[in-house]
Amino acid sequence: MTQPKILLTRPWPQGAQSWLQARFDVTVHPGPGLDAAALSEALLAYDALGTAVNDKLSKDVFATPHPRAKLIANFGVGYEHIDVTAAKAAGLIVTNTPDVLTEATADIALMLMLMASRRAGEGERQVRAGHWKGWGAKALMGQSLQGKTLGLVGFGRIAQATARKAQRALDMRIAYYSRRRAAPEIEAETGARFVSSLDDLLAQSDVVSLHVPGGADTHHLIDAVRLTRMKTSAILINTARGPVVDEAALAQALLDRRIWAAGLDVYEHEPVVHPDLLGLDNAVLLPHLGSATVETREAMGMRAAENIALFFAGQPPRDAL
Ligand code: 8YV
Repeated sequence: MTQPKILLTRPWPQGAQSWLQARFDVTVHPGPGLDAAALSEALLAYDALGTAVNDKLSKDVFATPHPRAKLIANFGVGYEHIDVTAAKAAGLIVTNTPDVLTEATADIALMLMLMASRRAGEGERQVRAGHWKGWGAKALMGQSLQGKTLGLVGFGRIAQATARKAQRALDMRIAYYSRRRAAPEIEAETGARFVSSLDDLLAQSDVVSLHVPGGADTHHLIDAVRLTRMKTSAILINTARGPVVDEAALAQALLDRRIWAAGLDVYEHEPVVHPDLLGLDNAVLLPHLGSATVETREAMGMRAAENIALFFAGQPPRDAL
């Protein structure tokens, strides 16, 4: 029997890739992803595609009738780069990789909170540039996080993990805004207090951390006006999706010191970063590291691989969207 043909749009971590190669006829594109034309062609030539955030699968990609592909197994939890409705209309199933990257991504949110509040990037740049003049009683003073309020925008898995870590490790108070209030036991377990208005959450928080999905509903949720709702001492953290923040407005707010600092792992037009942000000492800028640990990336690969294997065994994939 011929094996299903799978295209990975970039190499995957070795364990997961080998696991797939032992079971399927796998082609690995060198990456970092495919453009729309190549993705359309791939849908005609392969039985399944293993994609990631930088493969933009818009409606047009699914326009060619009768695709050979029946499955898109996305390597990652976020899927706003895939038009799932168009994929389904073309007869495809789309899967993602929830759960396995929750803790790693929450770690990055905490790291950005600490780096931004303690001016870690700025300090490291001073040392490396040979500009450090030695210890000073008023040098590079940051802000303590203990007892401060962390305001979470969105309260899914990653936000809840961030709440637990910030409360336990940093002794912070936790508040959250979400369209739907969480169950009382989740609020009790995470210690998070519900705030029913986003503007109120922004006004009350010392650190605001974004945890909403990307896509049209959350595009520029944090814009110039919303940035003015925040305290001038506040820090904005984004480990969710770049377009949730109006990056130009954020750069201006940081430049004008209308907010104190930002810690970003994601950007509006990755891998391009707004040029004004690059020159700002009160912006901590990471290159989309959220899930980037060996353990997590292997787990994501295996979760996507299992979705592929279940599908071709005639069973429903675990993470069908
Ligand atoms: C992924 C992420 O590594 O899972 C997600 O949604 O943002 C990242 O951690 C990336 O999106 C690859 O698809």
